[in-house]
Amino acid sequence: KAPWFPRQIKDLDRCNLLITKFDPDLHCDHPGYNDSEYRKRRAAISELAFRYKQGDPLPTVEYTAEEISTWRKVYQQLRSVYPSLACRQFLDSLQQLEDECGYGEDRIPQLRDVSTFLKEKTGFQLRPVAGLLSARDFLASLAFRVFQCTQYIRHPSSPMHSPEPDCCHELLGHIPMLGDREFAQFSQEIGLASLGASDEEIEKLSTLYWFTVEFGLCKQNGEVKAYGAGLLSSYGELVYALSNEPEYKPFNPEETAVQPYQDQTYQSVYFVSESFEDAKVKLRKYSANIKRPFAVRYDPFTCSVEVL
Ligand code: H2B
Ligand code: FE
Repeated sequence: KAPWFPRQIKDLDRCNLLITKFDPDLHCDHPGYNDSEYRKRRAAISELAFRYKQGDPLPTVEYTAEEISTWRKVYQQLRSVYPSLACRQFLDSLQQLEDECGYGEDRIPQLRDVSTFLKEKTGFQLRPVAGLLSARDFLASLAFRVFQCTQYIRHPSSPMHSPEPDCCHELLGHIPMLGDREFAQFSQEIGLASLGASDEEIEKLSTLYWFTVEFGLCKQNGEVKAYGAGLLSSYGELVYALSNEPEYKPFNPEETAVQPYQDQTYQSVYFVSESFEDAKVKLRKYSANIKRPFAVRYDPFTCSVEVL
């Protein structure tokens, strides 16, 4: 029997299983572990996510001067290398976010404004989440064009890297890509492919997601560029990934889906696709071929999934 999965966008209220492996309350190597102020702040922002129900207005957070200063460091450092290291789709979208959505180094964008922006561009919307979600719940929300988004920021002692997703990762890494129509389309397709899938298939899909959406590289005009959000939100790994240190392999979903990955440090291997389009086509083909005893179809009028 297939595992439970959401059929209606409202059901995403039940897709909230948090994975605590990087939680600052529990892990002494988290940069915020010994900082009780930081942990209190995290708990308050988490509370907003725990209380959120689908359809509520997105909560706003009044960021402190210290949080904005962390954001500024991250923004300035990354922004300066994007033109030479990020793919064109990312750069175009980031430019629009700067022009139309208040992106810049002086303030942390609010999820509410970003969600309104995305909804107009690609139909994606945001919902707040308190931390790292299980792959199954995270992928399921993509089926409804919902991106679960953290709202807290990394610890000020380590602006260039965060062991867990934070608002720098979401707003700088993921959001610009979700503003691209075709990227949005295939993100939803990965989500639809995950609904009711077996644990083994979820593991493979999430590995694929890892090496593409999070750490993917693609060729553009003969040069290798980054499109993965984990790279585009971490200065250290972005520069490393595009140096000649790591190993590159050509992107091929069957092989990529079973490659072991690193979530504690930089990747030792990155997958490079011939073009951004090539990654999209191959990923879509892979997701469409996952075997399930039923088919699903998304109905955009009711924001629900039909099971066929
Ligand atoms: N949870 C959150 N909050 N943000 C993510 O980007 C994320 C996640 N990515 N859970 C998921 C897991 C991804 O690494 C895959 C699907 O496992
Ligand atoms: Fe991510």
